[in-house]
Amino acid sequence: MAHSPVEERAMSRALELAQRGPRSRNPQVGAVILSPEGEILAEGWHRGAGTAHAEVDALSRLPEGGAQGATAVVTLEPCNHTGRTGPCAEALIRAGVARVVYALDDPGEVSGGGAERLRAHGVDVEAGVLRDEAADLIGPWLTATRLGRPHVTVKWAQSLDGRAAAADGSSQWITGPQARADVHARRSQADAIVVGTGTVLADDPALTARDGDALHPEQPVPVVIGARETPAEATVRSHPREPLFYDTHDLDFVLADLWDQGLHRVFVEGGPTLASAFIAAGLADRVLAYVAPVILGGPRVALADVGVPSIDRALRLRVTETVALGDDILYVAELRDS
Ligand code: AOF
Ligand code: ZN
Repeated sequence: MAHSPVEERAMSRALELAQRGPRSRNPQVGAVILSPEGEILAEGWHRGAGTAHAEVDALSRLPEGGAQGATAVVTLEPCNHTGRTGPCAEALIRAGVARVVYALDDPGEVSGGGAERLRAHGVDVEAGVLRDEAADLIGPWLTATRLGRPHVTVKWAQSLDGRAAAADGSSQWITGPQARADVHARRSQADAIVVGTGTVLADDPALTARDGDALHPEQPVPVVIGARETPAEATVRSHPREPLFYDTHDLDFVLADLWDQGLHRVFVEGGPTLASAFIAAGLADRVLAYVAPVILGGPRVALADVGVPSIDRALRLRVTETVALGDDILYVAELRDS
């Protein structure tokens, strides 16, 4: 049975509910239980690792009469594993749910397979409702789960002719205030912000997420990579979160360590050497390129060698957003298929 407009609206609501949950090592998931007549019986969302899953949360709020013959609308495939909670597929079956509509498959090795289990018990299952919207919300979690390392966004600002700074190294400000505000808003979606020591020495960035979103006020952890010493008076040292310093250029090691610390969404913010190294190593998932109508010329290119020897080997990106920010343009693009 193809999903109804009521179910699609319920999915929008479930996506809203999902955003109340924290951005943690678990995905943000929301659930809505609809009566056979299409009325909302209960809503739920996941409040982070170790707490009830969205479906179980919603089921616990059902009014008298329960969920017999009901439809569960969930942003992620109900899990099939007994972790700290779950399995949600089992809980839905026991509650008498007759139909499950979800947006995205759970790629987890142990948690996936819930849809199959539901179907095996005679539950009608439909996947893919508002898939793109859901992927927007938990795309980084999906990538991280598939790859077993943090999701990496590489961000840079450049002149129209692809320069990151003028010949003397000065780079503040290529882009305008709207682009800079946008950076701050997007930073608040990251768990960690990575820069090279060169950037710390040249720009002395604060690496804070100002104008973050009210639901998620926590600051990302600043991370500095490189052999050179970060000066005692560097602004990053007074960041509200304790900065992490890595005296290495082994990016796999850095990412593995960030992963172990539960930092799964990483923003790489420069400079050009570090950004290029992440891209060349195949460790960049998403790009945020802010392009300003400024011409600088000269040697300070936005990216160095990324391992493209000829045009047929160019890294061709899938653009997911172009945003006009005053006279600047932001490209949001994916380096791999998500
Ligand atoms: C669901 N509903 O609300 C969430 C799911 O560590 P645990 O036991 O919380 O399990 C986490 C895994 O369960 C997580 O990696 C993801 O695959 C799935 N998350 N599943 O059915 C939810 N948050
Ligand atoms: Zn679950």
